Amino acid sequence: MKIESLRDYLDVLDEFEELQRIKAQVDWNLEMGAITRRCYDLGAPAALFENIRGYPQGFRTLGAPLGASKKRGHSLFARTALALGMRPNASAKEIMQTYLQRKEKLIKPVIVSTGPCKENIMKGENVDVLKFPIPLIHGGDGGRYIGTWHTVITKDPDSSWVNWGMYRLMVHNRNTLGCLFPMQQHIGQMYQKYELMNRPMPVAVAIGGQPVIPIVSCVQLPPYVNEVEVAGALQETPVPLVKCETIDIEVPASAEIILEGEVLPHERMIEGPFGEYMGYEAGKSSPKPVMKINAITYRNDPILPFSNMGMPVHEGQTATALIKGAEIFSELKKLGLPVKGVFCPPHAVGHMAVVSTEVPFVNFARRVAHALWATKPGLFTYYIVIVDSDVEPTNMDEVLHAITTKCHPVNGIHQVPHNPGFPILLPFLPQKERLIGDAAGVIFDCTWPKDWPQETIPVKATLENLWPKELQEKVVKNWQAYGFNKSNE
Ligand SMILES: Cc1cc2nc3c(=O)[nH]c(=O)nc-3n(C[C@H](O)[C@H](O)[C@H](O)COP(=O)(O)O)c2cc1C
Ligand SMILES: [Mn+2]
Repeated sequence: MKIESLRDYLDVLDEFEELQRIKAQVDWNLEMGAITRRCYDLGAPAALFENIRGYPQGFRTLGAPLGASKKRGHSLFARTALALGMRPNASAKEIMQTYLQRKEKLIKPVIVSTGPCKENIMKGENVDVLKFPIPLIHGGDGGRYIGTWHTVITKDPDSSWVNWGMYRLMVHNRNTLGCLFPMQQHIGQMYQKYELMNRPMPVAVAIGGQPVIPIVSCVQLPPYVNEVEVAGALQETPVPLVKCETIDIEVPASAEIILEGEVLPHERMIEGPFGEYMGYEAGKSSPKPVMKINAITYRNDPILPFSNMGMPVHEGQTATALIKGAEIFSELKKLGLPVKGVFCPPHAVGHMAVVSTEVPFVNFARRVAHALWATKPGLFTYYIVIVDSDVEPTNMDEVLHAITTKCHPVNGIHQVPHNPGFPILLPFLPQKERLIGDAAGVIFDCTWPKDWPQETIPVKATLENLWPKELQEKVVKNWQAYGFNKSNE
């Protein structure tokens, strides 16, 4: 089945028992947040809230859209796989391979004259984001967040680049939102250009749509890439876009809710804190940019999806970290480095990248690590583990074995002070460094040193390495004859 809207995706989730429809009345005030937090903790299905206190029938929310799955026979990444039209038991490696394969052929969007997102229109005085059942997600949050699984669309004033990114949006009042736009991100760079010209930055926010839309918005693609073309590539057909009512920006026609507005230059209001992707309520409130909403268009019976950031494994790891690994791999390949695979383990919240590689010369691990840090997707990576090409980076058992047997506890670990970090939120930093994102990095070199004579390199004690080929084959062939059960093979 083709997934052309969030509603199509819900049907797919339903079919594979990855969706729970909740008819009992729930409260927007913390209750939906608590329920979805438990969904992530248990690996339970995504939660479609159909009856929300104080809101009309039909106004719904969807929690944990790409949360981790613990359903039998499904992989942890089942919902991400389903979002890409793959089997729910596709492995992390298969998802990354499919992503890279499809991305080889970018597909431009098509402009259509109208779409479901135009079924209802609010303008001017009528604009009120609180008409939607926006959750107060975590205890301690600075406000209700309307944007936690969405796309913020802006245009670069100097080029034809249209950026789609996911940056949290907190409600200040009916037509004003607070935004976290760090300078390390594309939107921060665009917003700075508008501020220098003393002009408001036109902005559209698309909430709900086929799942490739939020996926490409939270994946760290390189600059000047129009994420909409990657979304087209992932769904293997152009994304239909419609023009906004009040600004010169195109938005996905299938979206549940569209906000049209502008980010004011030099205006700041107190935003945050918000339970964050690293697993802590790490932030403090601080003055941040302000978005004014001038129009809202939305589908009948709209569905507001939301991500409940916090302890892993949530959307920040199933989509962002997983595909970040694929993007890093593709960037390192462009440099001609002989890397074999990259993986960002989900519980490491995107802070760790494991890279398997051939080692052509001395200190090559450092070459790979510094190249990785120079890429956009590698920007917020603090722990880099470099392993030889015989180690599968998605297999944590193999990676742990490589770290503890091949990485010298002193000489194999290279500390790099003052690497850039995500500002405000990094839990391991003291408060002053945390605010400005003055972080650090470390390289674990788990490759055999290139200058060691071959005969001093330990040989892995595997069936393949230490027994004659004929004997290996005999043992495998006769496995059941020895009395072993087939499932132990
Ligand atoms: C649920 C969710 C919320 C996010 N919120 C923010 C945010 O508030 N600010 C931010 O800079 N990045 C945030 N991110 C990460 C960005 O979406 C991600 O780095 C993306 O690459 C940004 O787009 P860009 O590369 O076009 O700048 C969030 C990711 C997720 C999954
Ligand atoms: Mn971008």
